Amino acid sequence: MYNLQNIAAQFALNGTPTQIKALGEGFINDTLFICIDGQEKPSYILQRKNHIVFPDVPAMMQNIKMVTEHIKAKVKDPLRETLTVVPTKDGALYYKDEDGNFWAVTLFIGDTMSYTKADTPEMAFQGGLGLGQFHMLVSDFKEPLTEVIKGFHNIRWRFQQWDEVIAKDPVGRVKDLQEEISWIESRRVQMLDFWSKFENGIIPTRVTHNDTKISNFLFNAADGTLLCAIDLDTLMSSTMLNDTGDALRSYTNTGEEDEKDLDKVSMNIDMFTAYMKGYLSMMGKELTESEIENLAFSGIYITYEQVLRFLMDYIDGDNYYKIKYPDHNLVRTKAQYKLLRSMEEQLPEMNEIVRKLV
Ligand code: ADP
Ligand code: GN1
Ligand code: MG
Repeated sequence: MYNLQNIAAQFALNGTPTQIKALGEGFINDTLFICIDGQEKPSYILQRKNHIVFPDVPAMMQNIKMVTEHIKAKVKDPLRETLTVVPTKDGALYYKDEDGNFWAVTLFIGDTMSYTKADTPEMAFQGGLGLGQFHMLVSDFKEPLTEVIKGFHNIRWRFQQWDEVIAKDPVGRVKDLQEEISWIESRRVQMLDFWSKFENGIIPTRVTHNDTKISNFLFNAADGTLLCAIDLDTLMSSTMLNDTGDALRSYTNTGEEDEKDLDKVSMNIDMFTAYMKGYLSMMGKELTESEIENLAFSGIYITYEQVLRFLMDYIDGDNYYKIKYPDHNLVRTKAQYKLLRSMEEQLPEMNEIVRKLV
C-alpha cells in the first residue's frame, strides 16, 4: 500500500534498510520496524502518524523532541531510557509523503519486552516505578507544549462530542443502546465535579503522558525491570491523574481490555497496591494533597472516560479506533464498564491503601 523503502530512504538512517515490517497493536498509528543490512535485530521504528487523530503532527513531533531531549540530559543511558527521534536527511522531525501521510522514525530499543496485560504484582510495581520516574524526569520541564488533541482527557469536552454524536446517531445504533447510554449519563455530574477541581486549579497542571497503558512502556528483557515510557504522541500539560488513571485501568485489569467473557474482568486490588507502591516511592513527596486524595479515583475517571470513548465511537460508526470485528467497540465498552463497576466497589479500600502508603 505504501512505498516503504522510499519512505525509509527519506530518513538519516545508518545503513541500508533490508526488511520493513508491521509491528505492534496500537489502535491509532501504523507501527513498523526497520532492519538494517548486516544487523540481526531491528534498528528503527517507523510510524505512520494518524493525522486525522493528530491534526498537527509537526507540533506533536516538536513536543516529543523537546521532552525527550530534556530527559536525555538527565539519564545514564540516553539512547535507551527514552525515545530518540531520527530526523529526515533534511533535518526535519517527520516526512510528509505525496498522499499527505506523516511518517516519523525513532531508534528501536532492543532487548526489551512490551505487554498488553500485567500478569504479576511485580510487573505492576515496575509499571508504577516507571511512571513515577517519567513524572520526576519531566517535573522541571518548563517549555509550553502544544495541545495535540483538543480536550483529550477533558470530560466536559468529551460530553460535548458525546451529545453531538447521540443527537446525530449517524448509523442508527442509539435505539439499541439505552442501557449502555445510561451508564454514562448516571455518572455525568460526578465526573464533571472531578474535572472542575482541575479547571479551578485545585489539582495542579504538570507535563503528562496521557496514554499510559502497559503497552506504552518498555520492560528490560533481562530482568523484567521497567526501562522507559514510549508512545509519546499525547505529551501535553494536564493533570498527572490522567496518567495514574489510565495506568490503573490497564495494569489492574484481570482481563483484556476487550475481553468478551465479563467474568474474567475485575480490578485486582493486589495489582493496585503494587502499582501505587511503585509510583509513590518515586512521586509520593512531590504530590499535592489534592492529587493524593484523587489517586484512587483517577482510575475510575479514566476508565469511565474510556467507556464513553469506546461507546461514542461505536455510536458514531467506528471511525476513531481500529477495530478487528464489527461490534469490537461495543465489546470494549462492556468490558471497560465491568472494570469500572469493580473499581467503584473497591474505591474505599483503594483510598485506604493510598493513605497507608503515603
Ligand atoms: P501506537 O501509537 O500505535 O500505540 P506505539 O508507539 O505504542 O504505537 O508502538 C506500538 C508498539 O511498538 C509498542 O507497544 C512497542 O511494543 C513497540 N515499539 C514502539 N516504539 C518502540 C521502540 N522505540 N523500541 C522498541 N519497540 C517499540
Ligand atoms: C489509544 O494509540 P494507543 O493504542 O496507544 C488511544 C488511548 C486509549 C487507548 C485504548 C491517541 O492508545 O487514548 O486509551 O487507545 N490513543 C489516542 O486502548 O486516542
Ligand atoms: Mg501505543
